[in-house]
Amino acid sequence: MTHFDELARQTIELPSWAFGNSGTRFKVFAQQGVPRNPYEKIADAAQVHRYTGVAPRVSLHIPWDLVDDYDDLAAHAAGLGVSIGAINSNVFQDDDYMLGSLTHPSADVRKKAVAHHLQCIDVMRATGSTDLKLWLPDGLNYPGQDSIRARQDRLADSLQEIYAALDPQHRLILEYKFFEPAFYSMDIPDWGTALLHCLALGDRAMVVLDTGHHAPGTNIEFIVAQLLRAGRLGAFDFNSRFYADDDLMVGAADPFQLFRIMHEIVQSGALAPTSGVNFMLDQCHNIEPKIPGQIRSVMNVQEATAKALLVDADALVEAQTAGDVLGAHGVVMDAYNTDVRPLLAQLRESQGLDPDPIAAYKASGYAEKIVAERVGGAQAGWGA
Ligand code: LRH
Ligand code: MN
Ligand code: MN
Repeated sequence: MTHFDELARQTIELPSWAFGNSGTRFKVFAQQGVPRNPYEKIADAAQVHRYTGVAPRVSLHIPWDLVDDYDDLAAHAAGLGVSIGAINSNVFQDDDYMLGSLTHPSADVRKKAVAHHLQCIDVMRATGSTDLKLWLPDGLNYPGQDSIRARQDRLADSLQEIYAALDPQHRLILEYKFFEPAFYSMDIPDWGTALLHCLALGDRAMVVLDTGHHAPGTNIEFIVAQLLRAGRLGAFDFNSRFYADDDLMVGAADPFQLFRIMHEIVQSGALAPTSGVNFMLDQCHNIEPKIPGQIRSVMNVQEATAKALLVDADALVEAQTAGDVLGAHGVVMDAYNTDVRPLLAQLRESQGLDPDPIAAYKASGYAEKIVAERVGGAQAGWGA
């Protein structure tokens, strides 16, 4: 398979929440024409696929994307040439979860949180989604607030109940985050904890690596390599961080890190759709227009992938085996320093797409159309 073919079959999943209004705790800057409901979010995501050709799935977040009829929502997506990807549960916006959800000291609250996940599994059945994605806000702010160990035991039991409810084609994908909203101790702070829970659950439990969820200086590509070795890298939530969980566009803060991550992926043969790694975005576009922001992000992932594919694997192994430190480093840097934009333009043209997706989107008039049509749009995204 040529590099061209590998790039052509790569897919990137888009988050429905990227299309709604978002902001910081200081201010949400409302943009005109934003989606008023999940149907419109999917329509906007379909635009990204239309101009990039590599973004055919949309993740939903429940209850942000609550609708009466999920069969109908899936049919709407199919009509626009996309499908429903991961279903994200949400246990971080309900007062009952102040002290935790799946780890809460009260059995009643844990039961409620498990029931929410069963509801998400029903959404998966209706939409054809195969990934149930869990991220928990659970954790402690103060030493002594609760037993760290008891919370792990409760978490294991709750996850077991959810995992048991999955259909055979479903996966449970478990995300970690080192801090926030809890500041002393998150219940799933790191990949090791996520992995231990996944190993206890079974083969269809995999780890989600959100690139924004690590301490500064963390070697993320090491984690990628380790999870791939264990066969447990289920998905990425791609975004950029400068300081914490910034959710900025992937490849904006550190395109070299993104390249290094994709280099591990390519070296392990994990780019193939059959490898089971779901390449998702998890971003917000607080001040930039959302659809072009997503197009730019998809292109950034494609560029990092194309560069990773350019690494001369034979030359690299030769240099590594010979102990040629600078030679090996040079092979990797040569690939990184190659301008792959002409190659990707060529790829798009070969697929009948415009070589410049952002220009093509701008020329389409879609942005003006949604501003005119979606009058009185409510915030649909974070918190709605
Ligand atoms: C948590 C997180 C998680 C949520 C998303 C909205 O910080 O990364 O993936 O579902 O943000
Ligand atoms: Mn995430
Ligand atoms: Mn996050």
